[in-house]
Amino acid sequence: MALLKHQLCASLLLMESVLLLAAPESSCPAYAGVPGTPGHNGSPGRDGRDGFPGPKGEKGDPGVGAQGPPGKMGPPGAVGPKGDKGNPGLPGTGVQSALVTQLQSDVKRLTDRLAAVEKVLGFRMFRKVGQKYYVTDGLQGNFEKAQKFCSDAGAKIVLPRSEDENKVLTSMQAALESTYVYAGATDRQKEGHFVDMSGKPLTFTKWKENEPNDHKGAEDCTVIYKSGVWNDVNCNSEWHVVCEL
Ligand SMILES: [Ca+2]
Ligand SMILES: [Ca+2]
Repeated sequence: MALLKHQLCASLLLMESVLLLAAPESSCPAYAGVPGTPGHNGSPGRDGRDGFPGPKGEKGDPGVGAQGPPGKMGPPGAVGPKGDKGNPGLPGTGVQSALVTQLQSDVKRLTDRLAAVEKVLGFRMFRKVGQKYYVTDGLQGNFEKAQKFCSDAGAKIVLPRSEDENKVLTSMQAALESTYVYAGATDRQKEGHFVDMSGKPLTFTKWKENEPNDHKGAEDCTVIYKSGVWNDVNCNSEWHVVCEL
């Protein structure tokens, strides 16, 4: 069909050429001709404009940064109101109570001891005998005077309770150049029954042979001879006075 149309147009072109020779004008339509080969691709065009901003993205995850240094201390706050009174404390433990009791006892013992030592230092002569002190100022007198002197000093008339104590007393007698020293023992309450100044029986004695003899029925006081032996004598006789603290 196309070939037929092509041939027809070719014939018409031939006729047109004839007619053109006969008449300057013709009514036959012009033929488009055969299509040419496609041209080469052109050079790239210029860059286009920036597009519009896209939609807002989703919120990201929290970042993980290192902790910064601590800030400066803030100013002091105002003083708050006074708090309520607290509950009573618990009673001390048995150990604490025992410790306090022990300390109180120790303090009293030391205080008494110090007072005794200060008193001892006030005498002309003294000897330490165990926990006691024998003291004297070299005074001589009868038994009543001896008793008052020792009592005024807060002491008692000396009374050895052992051989050791008896020896200490005789050493003092030697220093005093004393023949006899009064001892705190009498049989005034009951003849022949010697007791100490508290009325208690003697726990140590060192009677000279044949003593106490209550010579002439008038010997109710006790003295200690410089050799250490004891004798009962008249309470009005005057001998050295030694006290014990
Ligand atoms: Ca007697
Ligand atoms: Ca006698």
